[in-house]
Amino acid sequence: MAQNLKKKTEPASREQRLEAYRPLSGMVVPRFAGISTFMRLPYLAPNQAPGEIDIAILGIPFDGATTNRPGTRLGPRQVREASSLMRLVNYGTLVAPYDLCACADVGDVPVNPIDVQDTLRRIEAEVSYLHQGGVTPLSIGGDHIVSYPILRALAAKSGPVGMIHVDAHSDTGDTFFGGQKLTHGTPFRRAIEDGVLDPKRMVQIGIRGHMYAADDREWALDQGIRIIDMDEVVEKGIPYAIAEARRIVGMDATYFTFDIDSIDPAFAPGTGTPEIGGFTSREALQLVRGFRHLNLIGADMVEVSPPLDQSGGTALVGASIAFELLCLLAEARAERASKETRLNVV
Ligand SMILES: [Mn+2]
Repeated sequence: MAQNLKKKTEPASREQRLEAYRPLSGMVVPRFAGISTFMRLPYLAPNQAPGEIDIAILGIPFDGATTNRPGTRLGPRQVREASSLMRLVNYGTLVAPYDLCACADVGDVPVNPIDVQDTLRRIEAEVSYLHQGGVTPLSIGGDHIVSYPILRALAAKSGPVGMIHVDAHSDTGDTFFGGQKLTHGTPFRRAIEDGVLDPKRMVQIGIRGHMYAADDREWALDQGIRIIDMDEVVEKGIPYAIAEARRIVGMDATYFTFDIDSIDPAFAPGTGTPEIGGFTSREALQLVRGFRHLNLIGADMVEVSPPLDQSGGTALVGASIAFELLCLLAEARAERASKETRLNVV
């Protein structure tokens, strides 16, 4: 379908693109069949994406910055497989992302499994290319370091971004193992140091992992990051956490990063550093659905480690959260587009 479209000499209309870039119908080809892509979407090479699609789903199969149990390099493949269970319309919000945006699976970033810095350069280059070309990235990790080059790529065009960060850990550590600065426990300190992430517009939700030292949170709090830790979520409720997070990020450009270890290991055990006392999968849906109508310019779902959950259930949770994020991104992008159209008319 997508290939036929590309043979035409005239650029495809918006309607044609929406028609071409949607999941393979489960009413035509059963959902257990076919080649595995994210959400059963068409595959499109990333260099074909600008001007052709609105949202690119990309895999980032890298776990070389993991400090403890690895395996997230295998995450994108298993999430692709699990995402074949997703459908077209969100039951909770009625958002139909493929009616709003042309979406495709643009494959995996060609990471270098034995070189962190080279991998970060490759991720940044690909996401920069997409973002500069007007394509919204939804990334599937990989360990949490992958968010750092993504933030650099987005900020290069859009300026320092705000961020909603759902996680069991703050990921604002400084160094591990005697000076290692690039780990999955440090991405957001690096992004703040680089000036690509605005700590005053950053909110962390669900933090609860025990710390290396009692003052581990001090740096983050000193930067102005709002930490709504799991104890506060339980005390005040998810609607409070949503309202508080929305107040902090406001309506400027915002990124959404979702670490699967924010969810309780009863629901998502397949992750390197699980922490008990987390969100149920139901609560995670409620939380993520609270962030409609923001100015979201990208998102990721990270830290699914297939070898640590032989049942594959964690990948199902991850794929489901990825679908929720896709719904948020598609709606936000459609709202931006209609605002621009209105402004142009005026
Ligand atoms: Mn994390």
